[in-house]
Amino acid sequence: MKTYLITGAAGFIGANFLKYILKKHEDIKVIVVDSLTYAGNLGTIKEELKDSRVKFEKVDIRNRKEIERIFSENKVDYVVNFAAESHVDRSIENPQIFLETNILGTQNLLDNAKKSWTISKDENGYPVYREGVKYLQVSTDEVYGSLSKDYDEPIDLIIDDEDVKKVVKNRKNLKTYGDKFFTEENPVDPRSPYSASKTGADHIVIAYGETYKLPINITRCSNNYGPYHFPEKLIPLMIKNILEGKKLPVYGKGDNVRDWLYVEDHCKGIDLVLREAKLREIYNIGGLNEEKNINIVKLIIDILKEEITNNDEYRKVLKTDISNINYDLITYVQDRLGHDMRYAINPSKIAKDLSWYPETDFETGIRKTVKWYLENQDWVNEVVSGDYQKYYDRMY
Ligand code: NAD
Ligand code: TDX
Repeated sequence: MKTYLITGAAGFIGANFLKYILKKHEDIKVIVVDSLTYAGNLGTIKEELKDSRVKFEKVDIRNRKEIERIFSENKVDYVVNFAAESHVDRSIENPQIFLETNILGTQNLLDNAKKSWTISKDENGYPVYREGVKYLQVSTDEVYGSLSKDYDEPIDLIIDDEDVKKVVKNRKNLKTYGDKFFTEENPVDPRSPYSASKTGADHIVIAYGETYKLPINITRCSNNYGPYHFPEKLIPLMIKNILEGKKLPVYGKGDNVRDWLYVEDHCKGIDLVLREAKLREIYNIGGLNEEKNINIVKLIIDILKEEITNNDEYRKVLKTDISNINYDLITYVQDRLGHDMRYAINPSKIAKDLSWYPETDFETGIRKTVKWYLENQDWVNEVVSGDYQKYYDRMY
């Protein structure tokens, strides 16, 4: 039996990961550590918290005493650190908390995980890892900086490598806007306070791996989307605003490109890395789904309108007239400061080493996501009931 300690599991990806592993593995125990910031919501994992295999600790990852207590009370096998301040726009407003949570919180977890390790020395006196907690840091493609957009329209993404081709098989709609991709060998080059803090965290994880030979891995993924995504981020914000008949704020010209990864595909990748990857390796996890922001917004308008037209139940959640759902809602607003142009990941390493690929194509994933929001408006109302409205009024 394995015991997972998952931080940040009341947030978007962490909650999806918790749901995924509870279904996937019968014989596990899970300790959820989350301080429940504005982005954390216990309602998201209320069913999972009833599961006798799950224990919840409302604790801040920066709290040295409490994190030490949790490690001493439990025999932890795996730590997966999702807990972070995650929103780029908020990091531009207030960088401090990003450095504190994302860097110092990570170091606190590592320090405590380290205590469980049996470390012996090799013939040269260097430490050799024997057994103890395995640590996985959930990082981001944003640590690599920004790529250029070489095409104005998407072109078909061609995979040359025969081994990767075999893994990716018949995945539909592989799209790209450029010729360059981030690989694990890319130097890091963060541009925003958020990505700088995530890079700092990655460096401290690598440092503990190299210095103390600790069993760590880092995953760097592209933009996730799917159920339970907090409505300050592009996709859920647009869905929410359309349903309320509000303007859709698109930054700059709307031509920045992101690579979109369906959250469940990401969760599968994380669990594989945790259980099967070589220690101290970094893995990029990408969606092979590049798209311009403006096209995402238009696609959401089209899908929402179609779903609502075809389903009377969905129409009940609409707070405006159906004829208002059109492209006139789009409003171009001032660009994000230092707005990275394009992120694109080459996931060949994880495909080759662990036979993972992003199974969900964007058309399928975004339709599932839109329908989930239409069917889960109670969840949306619950998560925006706190400080969300103040933030929204300040931003837009
Ligand atoms: P999120 O903002 O939805 O959730 C973060 C969770 O962490 C919340 O439950 C919050 O309460 C908790 N948390 C924050 N500070 C904490 C602290 N000091 N102590 C304990 N808990 C704390 O974030 P997300 O989108 O689910 O992202 C999860 C991780 O994945 C983050 O590390 C993020 O950097 C990374 N990531 C996210 C994406 C994405 O597209 N969402 C992409 C790449 C990487
Ligand atoms: O209102 C908006 N209008 C808009 O045009 C918002 C909220 C965003 N945007 C643009 C900015 C980005 O180019 O849409 C794109 C996506 O924005 P976000 O959803 O804020 O995501 P991003 O900044 O790309 O970062 C996300 O992916 C990488 C996550 O929030 C990070 O945690 C992750 O590391």
